[in-house]
Amino acid sequence: MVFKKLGKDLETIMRKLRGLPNIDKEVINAIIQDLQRALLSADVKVELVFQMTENIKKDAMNTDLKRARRKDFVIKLVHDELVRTIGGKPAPIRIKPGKSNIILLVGIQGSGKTTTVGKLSRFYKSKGYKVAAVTTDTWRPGAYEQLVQLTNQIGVACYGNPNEKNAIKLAVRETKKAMNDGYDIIIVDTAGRHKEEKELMKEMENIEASLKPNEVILVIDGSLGQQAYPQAEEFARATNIGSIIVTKLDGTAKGGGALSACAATNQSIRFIGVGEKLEDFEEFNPTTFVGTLLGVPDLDGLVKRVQEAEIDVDPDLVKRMMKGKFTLDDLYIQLKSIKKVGKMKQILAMMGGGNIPEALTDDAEKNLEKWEVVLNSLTQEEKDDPKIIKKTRKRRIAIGSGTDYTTINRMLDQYNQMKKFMKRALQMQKKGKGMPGLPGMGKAGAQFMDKLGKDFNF
Ligand SMILES: Nc1nc2c(ncn2[C@@H]2O[C@H](COP(=O)(O)OP(=O)(O)O)[C@@H](O)[C@H]2O)c(=O)[nH]1
Ligand SMILES: [Mg+2]
Repeated sequence: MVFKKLGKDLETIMRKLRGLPNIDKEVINAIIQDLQRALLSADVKVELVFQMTENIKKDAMNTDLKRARRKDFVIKLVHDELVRTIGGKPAPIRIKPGKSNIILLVGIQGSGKTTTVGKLSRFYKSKGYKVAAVTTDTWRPGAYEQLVQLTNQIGVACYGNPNEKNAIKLAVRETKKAMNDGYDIIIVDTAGRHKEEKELMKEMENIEASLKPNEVILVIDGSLGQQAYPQAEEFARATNIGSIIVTKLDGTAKGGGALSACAATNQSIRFIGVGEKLEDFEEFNPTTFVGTLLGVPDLDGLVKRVQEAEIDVDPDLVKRMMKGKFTLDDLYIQLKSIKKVGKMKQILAMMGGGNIPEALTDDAEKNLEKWEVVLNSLTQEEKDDPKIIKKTRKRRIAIGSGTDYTTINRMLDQYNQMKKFMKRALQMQKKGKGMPGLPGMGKAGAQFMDKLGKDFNF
């Protein structure tokens, strides 16, 4: 796994932070030390690490938040500082639909350009674009064949001419051909036989001037760690339509160094390469990336979804549940809410929240309509105390609702599972082991999380 060590270190820090009863100066200092250690061992530059932890230190205590909220606040602080330090800014979208888009890949020889042309082609093809690749490497023997072989694997057209020795001429001619053939995205590979940044940038500028690409992407070898900085910096200076792909993050402990070096130049990292195969390629989103490292995947997505849900917390329902009362009607209301949230299981999954009851994972939405019919055929007594629904009652309900035993049994089964799950959740809550709310969610979100926490053992 990529960033295994850093991810593990950061997750440990988060767990420690969450588990602490309250946050004081001493705790903050200890957390900061752990953070520094984790980042330094991922090769993040010392100055960046200190800048970042200094910011956290200053803000963490400089607030008159209540104790309980301070923990959330610190988690959010760490998250945001990490995004700034190793995430950079999100990449802008430069693909224009309905036009020929030219993407030019540059980078020092061996950085992984040709492989990345294949990966990128595969990525855009899977998004439904008509993709072609162009090879302009006139220098390396077999460069043309390498790209032909890669693109063949994924059924992408490859343009090039191994007999043409002038790279610029070749680039212009072959790209034009691909444009005439009506491709949406044309990805141009370059030779990159450079020893140093300045030379690389000169070639990039030449090809850029003749091709006029929509986007120039610098491919950087992730195992360079912090040493990626001068390349990324020269590149940032030379083009304003640029972004970066960091490769080989699978085989290095220095990934943090490479990413933070690129982020420090204020360049966007668009993708990361995490292996030799074409599918070893990931879109890079700073927030999601850091969220995953911290063990809070998709914090942003979660916050947004929770806010969008706008669930009204029904205080009566919460009260009933706190007393261990949970009726079939309640289950129905819960599932209706899930529909509104757009699958609560997604939220649970994003939170990394343990075993999800079957009622939530198993076609809850599809069941809902059937259940509605069944519920209409129940007496209030049966709804309040489903235990009494035995054979004769089931028969009556089946006939009355026009459903069958299977539907009724399934509903009762899932109800029982849910009830058990909630009982456990309540016990955990009483023992104070519930999951704390997440930062930045606003009041509605916090209320919702609170309710979820009570219901589902977060
Ligand atoms: N482990 C790993 N190897 C990679 C990755 N990307 C490229 N490589 C390898 O790096 C070497 C150089 O790649 P190549 O695409 O030919 O680089 P180029 O000279 O810039 O075109 C090849 O052996 C690739 O298989 C990656 O993300 N992870
Ligand atoms: Mg190459």
